[in-house]
This record gives sequence, structure tokens and C-alpha cells, in this order.
Amino acid sequence: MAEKIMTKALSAVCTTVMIFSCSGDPKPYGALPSPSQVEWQRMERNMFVHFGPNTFSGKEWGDGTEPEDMFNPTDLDCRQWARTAKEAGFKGIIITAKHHDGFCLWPNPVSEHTVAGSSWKDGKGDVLKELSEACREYGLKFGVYISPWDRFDPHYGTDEYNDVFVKTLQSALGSYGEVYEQWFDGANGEGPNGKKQTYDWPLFHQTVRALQPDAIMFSDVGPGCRWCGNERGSNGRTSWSTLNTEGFSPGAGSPPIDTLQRGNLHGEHWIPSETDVSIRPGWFWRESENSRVKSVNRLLQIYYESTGRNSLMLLNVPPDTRGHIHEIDSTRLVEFSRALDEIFSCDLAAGAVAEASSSWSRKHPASNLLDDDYDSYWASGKGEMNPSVTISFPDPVTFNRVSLQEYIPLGQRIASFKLEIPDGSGGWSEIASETTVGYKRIVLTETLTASALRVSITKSYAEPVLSGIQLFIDKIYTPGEENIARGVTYRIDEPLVLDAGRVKNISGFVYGPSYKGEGGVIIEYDLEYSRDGENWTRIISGGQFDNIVNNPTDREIDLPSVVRARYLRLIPLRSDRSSTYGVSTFDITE
Ligand code: FUL
Repeated sequence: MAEKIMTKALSAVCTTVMIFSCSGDPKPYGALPSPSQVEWQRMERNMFVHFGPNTFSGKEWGDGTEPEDMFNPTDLDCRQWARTAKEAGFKGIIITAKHHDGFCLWPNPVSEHTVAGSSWKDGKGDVLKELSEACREYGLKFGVYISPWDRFDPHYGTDEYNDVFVKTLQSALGSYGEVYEQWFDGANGEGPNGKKQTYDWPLFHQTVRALQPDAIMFSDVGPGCRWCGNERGSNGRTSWSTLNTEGFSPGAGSPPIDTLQRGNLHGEHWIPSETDVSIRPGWFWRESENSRVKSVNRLLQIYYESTGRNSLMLLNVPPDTRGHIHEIDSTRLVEFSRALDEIFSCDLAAGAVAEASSSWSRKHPASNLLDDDYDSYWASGKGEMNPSVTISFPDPVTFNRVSLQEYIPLGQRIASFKLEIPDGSGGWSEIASETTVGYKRIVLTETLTASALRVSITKSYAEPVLSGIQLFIDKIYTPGEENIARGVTYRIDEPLVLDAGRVKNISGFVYGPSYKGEGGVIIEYDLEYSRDGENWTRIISGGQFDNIVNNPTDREIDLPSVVRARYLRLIPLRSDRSSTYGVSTFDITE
């Protein structure tokens, strides 16, 4: 009898031990972020600044022949950039210290093509100095974009260039205080007969590490963070922060776009996604795009598809020829940030009660999901891979956004989950089912009113570890408003002919590929004009649309001189699909 009682008492103890099955913390799973990668991810949205000779020439890719004097901001005000970024909730600014044209915005001692050679501020100007100081003043982090592809440097295409590039990195990274991110752009628009450079990536990485040990290095394959695979502002709906890099390199050798979008499940390295996108159609400022600054609605969509999909939003806001962020852009940014505040400042789950099917230990109870502290988390009981958490509200709440956060220092573990609310007759009804979570996953649902929300993890590779579950109501964003230029697909041997109706003064033309580059994108072309549609004169031979594959938006091209004509003929020479190309716009400019 005594023995029996003992057994019962023991099993009661065991049950308690089963619910809080462990002491300490759950074990990390898979590839893990470094502390600086965690800190980086927590920045959530940063500002990109494209500035340089292209700001003055209207080009997307300068070719290195631009005279230094072309760079001549009339009233450079980096403090205005920093103030705007701060007000709009960004945590850091990355500047194009050197774009593909090779022009350096600081006096780089190993280049002949820098601010020091321009008459701007009598050759004594230094944009990196002014911006790094402004960032410090406003409590922002400072980062640099330094293009490996260089269309000016005479060494490009030889081994010596790697040396020049290392010295360039040393100069930019060693002179302006802490740099939080080094952006290595993989772009290279050299045509089939262009110069080929074999980059010494291990040496470049070592150089950055030596000067800025905590800097996150961006490229198509990291090592700090990776390109999301497009310049549209949309990360994959499934997004693993882990990636396999073996056999891949930045640029032409990068993993397929689909892999960049999704990452690799069980990937060997922690290389999270970064989503770079411009607030304007192009990366550099131009007057003609003042009316095409993205709407608050579009920016919210980008936010949901970047930060809300386990990525980091890097929004480009290019300064104008004065060296100011144009009023249209700065106003839009402030409106965007107000919209985010309106949506996200009130967590409707605060004050609710969270109950989990199990918890790891007393230190990691379900209530940790509802506090504001990222570092306090809930973990399911040992061995429980499909737990659920029910959040009950004191009064029914109306919501349409659910934000989940994994505690990423322990790795990315969850592969899928579903959300349910009470169905009114004692059961549950599913309102959403998604795949990965990662640092932050914001699920967009219908607007619903419910007394409880149940989050069920349907697949996980280790006991799920969630830092937070939050609910919000967004009354601003309207899905599906994006202006989609669907376009038509043609065979590559079919030229595009435009009839302007009568003979006119034509100063240029616009080519717009299909949305997302569907059907292919013209990269290289000839252009001809005619008065009668029978006799044609060639005016551009072997023209290139810069950066059009990654950013398939309209390209406005000026003719070398104004012509009097009724017809224009665009003859595609090369597309990113060998046999077809798409077109949504082909028009003249007068
Ligand atoms: C691309 C570049 O070619 C664009 O000009 C821009 O800098 C963008 C951020 O990256 O690869």
C-alpha cells in the first residue's frame, strides 16, 4: 500500500516535470546568427542613398567617362538626410561611396576619379565624412556601398585591380568610424566582349573584417546577408535565413533567384535576406521621376513583403542635384512612417492571456509571448514539435495583422504554422496557414473579430521558440493596388515600330518591359527613325538599357540629337531570354 502511494506521488512530480520539461534553455538548432547579425536584423528598416555623377547625368549606370566636375551638389546637406531618415524610423544609412562609374564620393588616395578632382568645394569636399558625422549626430548607423565593378579604373580586368580595390576598401572603411554594413554589389553590365575581373573575395572579406569586425557584408551570397533576388521590394513568402554557398559567388555565379528568395532549408550558413528597393523607379534621382515617387500604399506593401517576411527593408531615397532629399520623397517617407506607427503602435494582444500546450521551463512560459522584450521567449516542452498557443482576449478584438517572431539566436526552426479563431460552436476555424517565421513574419488576414487566437505550429525541426505574438489592425493598406504593367511578349527578331501619327520633333523614347520582366527584357538594341515608314535612318547602334534585368522598369532614353520623324523602330539585339522579350511601354518623348 505504502509503495503504491509512493508511486502516485512520484508520478505527480513527473507530470509537473513533463509540463515544464527542462531547466535551462533549449538547444540552438542549425546554422546560427552572430550577435551582430541579430543586431542587424533588429534594425528592420534602413535607408539606402544613391548619389554620384548619375544624379547629375540622369543615367542609371555611368560609364566612367563622366568628368569629375559633373559631381557638383549646390547645397549638400547630409544632416537633412539623417534627420529625414531618423524621423522616418530608419536605423541606418548606406551610401553609394563608389558606384559602377568608379567615382568616389571621398578622396580615395588610390583613384584619380574622386571628389578631390572636382571643383565642388574646391576639391576639398568629402561626402562620407559629412554623412558619417550626420549619422552619429542623429544616432544612426553608417554603411557603405562600394561597387567591385568599376568602369573607370584602368586596372579593371587585371590582377592589379584587386589590389586597388583592397586599398579602396581600406580607405573607405578605415577613415569614418564604425561601419555597420559593407554592400558588395554583384552587378556587372559588361557585354559579351567586356572586361572580365576575377575578384579575390577571400581577400576582400579579410580586409573588411580587419577594419570593421562587426560589419555585415552584403552580397548575393553574404557572408553577412544576402540579396533577396529582385529590386521590386518583395522577399520570398517562404524565407529561410540559412543558405548554402558552396560553388556560388556574388554576381554571375550567384544561386538562382528562387534560392535567394527562399534561402535553403537546413542551409549551412546564416545569411538572412535583405530587400533593396528604390522609392523611385530608378536608383538615382532625376527630375522626370518626381511624380513617380512610390505611394504610402506601395511602401506598406513593400514593408509587408520585406520586414514582414523575415527580411530587412533597405529603401533607397536618392538625393537631388542640390544634395537634398527632395521634398516629395521626404514628405512621403514621413507619411509612410506615420502609417506604420498608426498600424503598429497598438498591440491588440497586450493584456490578453496566453496558454501553450506545453512549455520548456518556468523560465520560458507562454506569457513571455506577450511582453515587449525580444529576449524573453516561449519554447514548447521537450520533444513537442507541434505545439499550439491560445491567446484569449478579455474582450473580443478586431484585427487583420498577426506578427510572429522566432527567437533567432537559437536558430530558425519553424517550417509551417496555422492561425485559427473560435468558430462560434465550440470548434476552431482556420484563418491563415503559412510557412516560415524567422525573425519576423507578419500575416495579413481578413479583418476579423474574435475572442481568441490559436497559433499552431504544424512543422518544426526543433522545439519551436517564439519571442512574440502580436495583433494589429491596419486600416490604411489596400492590397492589389499596385500598378501592374502586364505587357506583351514578342519574338526577338520582331522589332517594335511606333507611329507618332505625324512628323514631330522627337527627342527620345521610353521602353518599359513587362512587370517583373515577364517574357524577357531587352538589354541591347539599335534604334532607327523614319518619316515615311519605308526609309530608315539608324540613330543608336548597340544601345544598352542599364540595370534593366534586375530592375525591369521604364527606361527614358534621350536621342543624341532631336530628329524630325513620324516612326521609331526599336530593334532588340539581346534579351535576358534568348528568343523573346516583353514590352509594356514604347513611346516617344517630344
Ligand atoms: C544594382 C546596381 O546595378 C544598381 O545600379 C543599384 O546600385 C542596385 C542597388 O544594385 O545591382
